[in-house]
Amino acid sequence: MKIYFAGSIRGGRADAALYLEIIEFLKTFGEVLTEHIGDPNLTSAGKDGITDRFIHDRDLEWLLSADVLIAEVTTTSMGVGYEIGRAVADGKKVLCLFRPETEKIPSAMISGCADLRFVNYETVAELKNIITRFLAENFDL
Ligand code: 6IA
Repeated sequence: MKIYFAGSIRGGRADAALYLEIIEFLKTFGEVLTEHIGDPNLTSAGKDGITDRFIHDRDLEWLLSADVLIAEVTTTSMGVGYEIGRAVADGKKVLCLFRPETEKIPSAMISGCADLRFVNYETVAELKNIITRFLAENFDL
């Protein structure tokens, strides 16, 4: 299974360590196309000599080749929102994970979308349980 994991980069890296933990867990289910998202050296200001056009085109190709998109959406990110929209438009299975205790409020365009699964969680153990059920039960919960 090819898994596209989405998490904030320029939207802010406060949850970068969590992304790394999610990616390591997702790797037990299949190939994670976006391992760099958990890279602690990747900053919100980051550039690596590659252009934004290159990043967009490469990531979109990966996204469209994936079986499923899993997004941690607590840190608001335009890129993650865009990826979710493109995945839904392509008929992909999409799981969005959100921690309500941060007092952030998710965009209604994500939490209100009937074509994806939007799930609140509190602990990493809970998050792993949700991912396991989603991937094991044919992308349903
Ligand atoms: O708007 P954001 O930057 O927060 O968007 C984050 C999302 O867009 C992630 O889920 C990624 O899939 C994608 N994305 C945005 N920027 C990059 C990126 N920058 N590299 C890979 N994926 C990206 C590279 C900077 C680096 C070489 C230092």
